[in-house]
Amino acid sequence: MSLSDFSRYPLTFGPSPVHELNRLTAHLGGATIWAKREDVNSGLAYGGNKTRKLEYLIPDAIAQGADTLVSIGGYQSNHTRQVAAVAAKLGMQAVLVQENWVDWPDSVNDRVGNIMLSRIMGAEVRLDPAGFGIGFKSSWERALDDVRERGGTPYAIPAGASDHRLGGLGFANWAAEVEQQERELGVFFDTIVVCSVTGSTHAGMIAGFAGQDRPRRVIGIDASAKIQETRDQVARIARNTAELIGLERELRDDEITVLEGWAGDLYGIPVESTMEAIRLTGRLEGVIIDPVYEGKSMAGLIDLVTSGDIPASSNVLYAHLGGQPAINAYSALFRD
Ligand code: 5PA
Repeated sequence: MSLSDFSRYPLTFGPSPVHELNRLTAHLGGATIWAKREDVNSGLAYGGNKTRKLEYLIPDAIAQGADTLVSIGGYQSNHTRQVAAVAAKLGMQAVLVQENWVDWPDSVNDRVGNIMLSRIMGAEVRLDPAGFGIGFKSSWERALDDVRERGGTPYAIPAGASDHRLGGLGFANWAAEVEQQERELGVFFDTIVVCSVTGSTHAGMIAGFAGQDRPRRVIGIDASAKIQETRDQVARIARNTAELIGLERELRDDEITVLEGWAGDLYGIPVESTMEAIRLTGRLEGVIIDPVYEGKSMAGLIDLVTSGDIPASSNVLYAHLGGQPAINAYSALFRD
């Protein structure tokens, strides 16, 4: 089997744009920094990394005769918003369990941004008081049962579309796309920086790049503040995906790198380095990143470039995975 043996239902505009962040590069004074933009990869409700993953889950859902996509996330989940958009596009229903993953005191946290978009697109949004966790939840099982009871055929999509047999394929395909874009641009990205929480974005990349000729560093930055859980999940999904796409060797441990240090103490709560990264990227590049995910991975990139851990001779590719709608629930941070 290889990646091309799996059906892919196109949900994106095509290859996502790659461009240089030249003012950020000059400001940091080290490696050359580029971005690949999953935040503008689709016309479906602002797109993002889950839209690419869903390209490989949807053919399976259709083959199973599903009429309802059932998934789970926090109140401000980007993932569930993308599931809602894809369901709308395909003429399916979406049932979304939205848990209280972040103890964030903004009074409109369960009303604006992602959750509002999901409601606009007609998803059934179920608020649940349960806290953060990327594992399987009883509320999600209940949602699946409810769909069956009312005569529907649910298709189960776990948190972040990660802990699913096909969850890593979208970003294995991303790795192939990067190789193609490198040929067109005449550049080689020796280092990739990506945010990691439920793991299949980073894991898919690892599996995809592992089959290419030139080795490179694929650095995951943990944003879940549960480093061991993230590492285990990334390793497991990377190995499953590698096997699925026919990589004929075991992944080595040194190919699976998830760094801690920028998540703060809690998932969903920005720290000083997150805020600095958001302001710097906005002011130098006009590029918006969020306080939950991308602000944390950009903070990691900034430190790794500034310290020389990523050497000045490197071309770094920052994976911008989307997530901007959530910023509306964080307005208190940007009042001055
Ligand atoms: C998310 C995830 P993975 O979950 O694949 O590791 O991706 C991390 C990530 N950036 C990075 C953005 C903008 C993301 O939305 N979001 C989750 C969600 O529910 O939205 C799955 C947690």
